[in-house]
Amino acid sequence: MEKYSFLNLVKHAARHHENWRPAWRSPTPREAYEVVIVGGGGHGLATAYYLAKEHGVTDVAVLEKGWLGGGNTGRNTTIVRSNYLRDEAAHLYEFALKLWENLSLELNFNVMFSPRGVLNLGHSLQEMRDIERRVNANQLNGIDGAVLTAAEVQAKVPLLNCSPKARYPVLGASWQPRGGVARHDAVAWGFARAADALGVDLLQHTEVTGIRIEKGAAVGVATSRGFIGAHKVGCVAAGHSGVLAALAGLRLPIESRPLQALVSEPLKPCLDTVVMSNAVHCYISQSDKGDLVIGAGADAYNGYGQRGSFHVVEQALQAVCELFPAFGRVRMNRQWAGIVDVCPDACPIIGKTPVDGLYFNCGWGTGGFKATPGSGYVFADTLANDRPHPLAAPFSLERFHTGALIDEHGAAGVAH
Ligand code: FAD
Ligand code: PYC
Repeated sequence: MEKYSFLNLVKHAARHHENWRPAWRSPTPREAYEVVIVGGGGHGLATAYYLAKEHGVTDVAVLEKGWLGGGNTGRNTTIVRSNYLRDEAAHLYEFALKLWENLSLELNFNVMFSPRGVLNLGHSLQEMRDIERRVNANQLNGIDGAVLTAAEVQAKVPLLNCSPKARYPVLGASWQPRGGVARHDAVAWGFARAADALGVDLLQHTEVTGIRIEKGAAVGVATSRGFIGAHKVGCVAAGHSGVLAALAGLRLPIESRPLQALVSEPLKPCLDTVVMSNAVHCYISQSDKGDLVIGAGADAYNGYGQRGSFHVVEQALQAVCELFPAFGRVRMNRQWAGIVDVCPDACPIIGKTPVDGLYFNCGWGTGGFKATPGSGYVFADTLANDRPHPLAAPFSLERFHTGALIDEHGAAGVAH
């Protein structure tokens, strides 16, 4: 693996940035692997990395129909936090947050994790009560968090309109100091590079078109590059999980919906924390490049078009202007959508399926980026040992039979 040092940067600059060594190989698919992971987003790549690193399972291929990180991983607004209400979710997201804190060192790749703190604004008495309940629950679970008054919020974010005359005045907020943002592409690239170095085959432009099942067990996948055998198949395909499950004759309790985001022209540093508001509905942070990174709500229909409806972004921008009147004249540069996989309880599905050797990790919906390292870690453990990792156990498919749902709509932070 090439060392990323200042000296190397100068060396490559002198060579006009030509002939860089690729960060990972582009191998020809083998006939079969011990484990095939479907989906080369952050979660799939993290799963492959931890399979190799923690379990010594290196006979692994990651199959990606497009390019690595081209799905939701490269389309999200990069908010990382662990302030979930229910114990099961709080433990899982906190486990992930702890991995984030050391991830650049772990991968020897700068994922630009920036713990600049996350504010969830409260605009009504009921929202403030919900915030207090969630922060108390977080503190009982050892997760950092505080309830801030409107004056304390104003001191942290001087540009925020905290006037009591606002349509939805800011009454206060929850504050998680260890939350923040990370560079989404770098997360995919860091996991890809580290997994490749451990022997994992990363196969881009390889679409899975079928799942072969013999005697009740998955034995491999049909792909756009031919059949690839596998002892175990792990599907980590976010918004396309329902499509993949159908290939195995399964129906998942998931809806696939467009979720939109947009970025502005770059500005001088003016917002050094993450601000989320459920009531006026937008979430916003400033990237290291200076752009405002803004997210909207999920579109109200199911679909696979990575665009979304105009009125949804219009509403999000109205919210931005209401919260930050100074941003009213900022121009927007780009808009896009990703297809998020939403479960009825706004929590993921991690684990085995009724088909032996076929596993799913999906349903992260609007909030899975923050879970990327933790999700990969627990799913790798589940695949390697053919039983749920203790943190993943509550998120099995069975909960839709038993009724043990883990309702996290409140903490999800995005209306859907
Ligand atoms: P993906 O990155 O989507 O990877 C799945 C991959 O599977 C894709 O690359 C796809 O091409 C591939 N695939 C699909 N079908 C096949 C097939 N048949 N064969 C081969 N490959 C296939 N989460 C947060 O925590 N914080 C946020 O701020 C946040 N903001 C968001 C904003 C937006 C606009 C969106 C869309 C999402 C946001 N999320 C956020 C959610 C987060 O992005 C996702 O939960 C997370 O990135 C999912 O990662 P993944 O690796 O599972 O999926
Ligand atoms: O889960 O924190 C989150 C989130 C923010 C924006 C989209 N999802």
